[in-house]
Amino acid sequence: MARHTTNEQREMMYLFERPSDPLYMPRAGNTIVFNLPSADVPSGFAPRFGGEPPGVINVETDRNLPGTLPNLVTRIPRGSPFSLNIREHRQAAQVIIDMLQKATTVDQLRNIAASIREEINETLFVYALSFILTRNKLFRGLRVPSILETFPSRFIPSNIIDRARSMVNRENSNRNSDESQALVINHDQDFSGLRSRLENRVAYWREDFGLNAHHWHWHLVFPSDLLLPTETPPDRKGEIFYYMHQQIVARYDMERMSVGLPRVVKLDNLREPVPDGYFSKLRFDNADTNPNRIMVPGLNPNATLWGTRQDNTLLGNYTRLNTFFPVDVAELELWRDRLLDGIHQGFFINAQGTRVPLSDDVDITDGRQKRGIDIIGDAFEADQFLSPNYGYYGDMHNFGHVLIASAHDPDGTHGENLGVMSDSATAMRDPIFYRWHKHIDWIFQQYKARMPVYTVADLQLEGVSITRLGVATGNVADELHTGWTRREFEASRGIDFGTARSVRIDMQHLDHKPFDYHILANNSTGGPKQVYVRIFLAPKINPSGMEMPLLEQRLLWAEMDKFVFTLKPGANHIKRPSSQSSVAITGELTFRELETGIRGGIPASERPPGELEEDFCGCGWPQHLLVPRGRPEGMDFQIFVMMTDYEEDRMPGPSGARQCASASSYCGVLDSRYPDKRPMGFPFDRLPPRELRTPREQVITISDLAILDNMFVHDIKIRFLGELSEE
Ligand SMILES: [Cu+2]
Repeated sequence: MARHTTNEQREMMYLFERPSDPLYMPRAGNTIVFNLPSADVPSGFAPRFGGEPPGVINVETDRNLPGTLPNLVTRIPRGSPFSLNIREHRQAAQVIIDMLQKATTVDQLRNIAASIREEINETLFVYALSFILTRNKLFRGLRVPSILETFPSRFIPSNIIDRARSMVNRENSNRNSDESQALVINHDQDFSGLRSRLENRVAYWREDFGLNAHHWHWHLVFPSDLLLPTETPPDRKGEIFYYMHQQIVARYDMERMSVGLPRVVKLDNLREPVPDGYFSKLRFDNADTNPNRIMVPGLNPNATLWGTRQDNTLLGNYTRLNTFFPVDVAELELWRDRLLDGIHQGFFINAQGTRVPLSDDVDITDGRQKRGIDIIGDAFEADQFLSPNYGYYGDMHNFGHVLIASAHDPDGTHGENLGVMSDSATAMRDPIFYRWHKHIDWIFQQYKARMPVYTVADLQLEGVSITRLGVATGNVADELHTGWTRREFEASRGIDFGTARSVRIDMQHLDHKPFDYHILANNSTGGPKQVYVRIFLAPKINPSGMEMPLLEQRLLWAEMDKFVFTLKPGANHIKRPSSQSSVAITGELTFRELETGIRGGIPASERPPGELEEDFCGCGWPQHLLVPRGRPEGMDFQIFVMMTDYEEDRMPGPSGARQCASASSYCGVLDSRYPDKRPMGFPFDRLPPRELRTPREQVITISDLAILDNMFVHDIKIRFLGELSEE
């Protein structure tokens, strides 16, 4: 990996600061100034800064830059949505990525990026530059700052931002104000809608900053169509699309059950009015400042809010005049039927008219064959380079997002922006996201239901038995504790509040107390045995108050952790802390951390080398949402642990440091194959077997399956404590 200096890191980072402000304005609290070619600075403008001479970052015009940017790029105005779901926006992103990709040094990358920054949509800019920094090996040591701090308006309702602004105004006029102190605004339980609407009981989860940041990063790692010319597509991209979104729905359902709501209902009739409206209360930071904008319906510079959706809105044909790729409801229905047709037939037809068989029972070790679920995911997501037949199976998932995001103004004649469903950083706020993804998952499950059930031979592991299982939160056994906690972030990195002071937002959000898994296991193989330890969590009781049969519970099992452990011969006690989960990360790197090189109080020079690179690639389930909310009186959940043979399951690959591997279950490993060869979600991805070895061993509940020695299931309670006290 390339090593980069702290200076290079900081200079790159300031390109992300205040994406709506032109680069000629000073940044970092008026201590940093970009020295731009004079053509890029309005005449008569000289930056104003405090007493000290500022740090200067020199920018030169790069000879690789074209004189004018292609129309494909400039027709996406600043201050309006940029959507990866829209095919021509993806094409625009590829243009910018190719442009940035010409850079061979950090200086050159900064020069090119700085020169086009004000010419293009700010989300497109942040996306494309993040894409290069994450994936181009030359720049990989450079970290991307927090998306929450870069675009606070995507995460925080506009009234909170307005309150911060008025606080700044007041303090600017206050002689007694201590200029060295940060200004802090509280963001408590103010959500987009009221609690009396039942769907809003889970607004705390849908509108969580970490959840939405994760989704942004996930689609940065696994975009449709986009690729560096030097790259091969990520391993099992279609399958991980299926699995990540299946797990999102599972976790959402657990959250809903915690607050007494039924599991989410799929959106499967596109001709029926959509019952749930959504009014995000989010605003764009700026109006369009692009003088070259094209005035056609759908590109209205007066729209500064995200599009909204009334209750009972009908989906309409997306026919905005500014799009090369309109889509009709009828096309979506046709694509859905073709996908289902292929799934039920057991094969797709590729563009040459040849059958592509769909089966999960194929050996993927040498990378030449793909599992059926992977192929279906590629046809669905849909990647025009990976789909077996893009022209035939279409672009169902992406265009579903577009139809929903434009339902309030399908032809654009109201001049409204697209809704939050069009942006991966905001889509998960809208209740319809989950209804849409439950529908998509239903189609994937149609396929999984056609796979043969796992046999005892597939499931068991000779010579390994789990004898006890438990969790512990501090001294409390078999309980997990959740509650509200607070976290601050620096909003003034993303928004210009008209002050050099730091403006911070202090948010309340769900969290849980750290806990440990304890597993006792016996190894009678006669030697050391390497196993994959797979840990899942699901609610135990259904809304009728009965213990759930596995058929009902199967799609609720959320992966909590997966790790490799070497069992010594005889008895073993495994203690595994929740903080090491293979699905979660603790958070993004803030601007301040990148500026100072200090994280968690530890400066870069004192950290083990590679730690930052390893841990903070941004993609990963937020650690604070690892545990569902549960109930004040305690809610019944089950922990399931399974051990499988690591030698058999591991994907062979180059050894050595792996990058961005800390949330590999949901995000894979950068530049490497997915570490686990089993189908994602194993063993819950297929229907449960009806019986194990004999007809007496019927499988009704998870406990019936867990009679196999290498599995164990254990009842726990999740208790919601209200405020989590500081200890
Ligand atoms: Cu998604």
